[in-house]
Amino acid sequence: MFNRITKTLAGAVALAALASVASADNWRGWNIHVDGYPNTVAMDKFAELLAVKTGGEYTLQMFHGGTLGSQPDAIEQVRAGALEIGNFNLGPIGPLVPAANVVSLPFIFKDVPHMFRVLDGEAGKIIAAGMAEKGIQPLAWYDAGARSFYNGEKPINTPADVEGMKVRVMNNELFTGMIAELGGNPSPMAFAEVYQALKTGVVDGAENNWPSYESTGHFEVAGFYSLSQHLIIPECICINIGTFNALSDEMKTAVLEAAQESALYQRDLWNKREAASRAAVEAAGVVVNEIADKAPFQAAMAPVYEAYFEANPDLRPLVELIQATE
Ligand code: GTR
Repeated sequence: MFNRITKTLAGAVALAALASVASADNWRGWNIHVDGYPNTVAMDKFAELLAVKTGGEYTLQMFHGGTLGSQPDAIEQVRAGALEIGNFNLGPIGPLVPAANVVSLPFIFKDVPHMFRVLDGEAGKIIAAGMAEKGIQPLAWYDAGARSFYNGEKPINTPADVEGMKVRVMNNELFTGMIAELGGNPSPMAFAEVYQALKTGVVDGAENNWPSYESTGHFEVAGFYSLSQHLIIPECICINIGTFNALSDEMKTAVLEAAQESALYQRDLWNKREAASRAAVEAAGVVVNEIADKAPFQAAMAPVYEAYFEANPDLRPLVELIQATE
């Protein structure tokens, strides 16, 4: 008797579970960052908002810390629909999407507010359309601050200080070009490998924003941070285009709203974390170097822009549009 009831109950539970799998769409999401990082917290918030705003019809399970692979691999997985969602930096998306690569041109943005004004305008639409064409629909933009150089030996004040230095960059010809034009040796490498590479001297330096410099522990093995601020690259909450296009209009609105709210939350967390990360590494003994004159770094980037125009002659107006945006 007892056995029969247990069996019936177990069957009912299994049926209910099946029904919930069938009625809900359970998405899987990729993020590279550790617990507590602004993007990690804000992606969890996105998952929470998604469930609420879609009335539980869509849910998202986030995989943080890069556990589902490197960023270039995850971008491919979202394109292929093996994953539905990713929090991506546009740097590694650039090689796939020439229009989205404009944001990875060194010194293209004046500052972070300028970057957001550009993304909110016509240029943002062109960039998003280029991404959608390659299978990745951006839903909202996250802040990733400005990236600066760091290394273990000395402060960097002029391009001559980069000469001969092995510098890790993200996978993108614009970044290898950037280091080469400064006289250094570019070394493209996955984010997860950079700590060991710095520690063992495989590279002499790298470049990133304050929160990543701090959260990865790179500051422990590369104690000079020089404020070059050569790259200001946005990040996205991105979705597989097929997944997005299959949504009803009502669900599209709900998903977009959840992403926008998550992005506003992320930007607020970002501002606080930038200050906190800087304070933490300074307290740990990092030498922060203000570069008095950044003009020589900017001037050295002319060939990087030329190579970009040569490969994408049709994208010159997009660059000019960004430069003309107040
Ligand atoms: C971080 C960014 C990551 C990743 C990383 C890197 O600032 O948030 O998505 O691009 O930099 O340097 O690989």
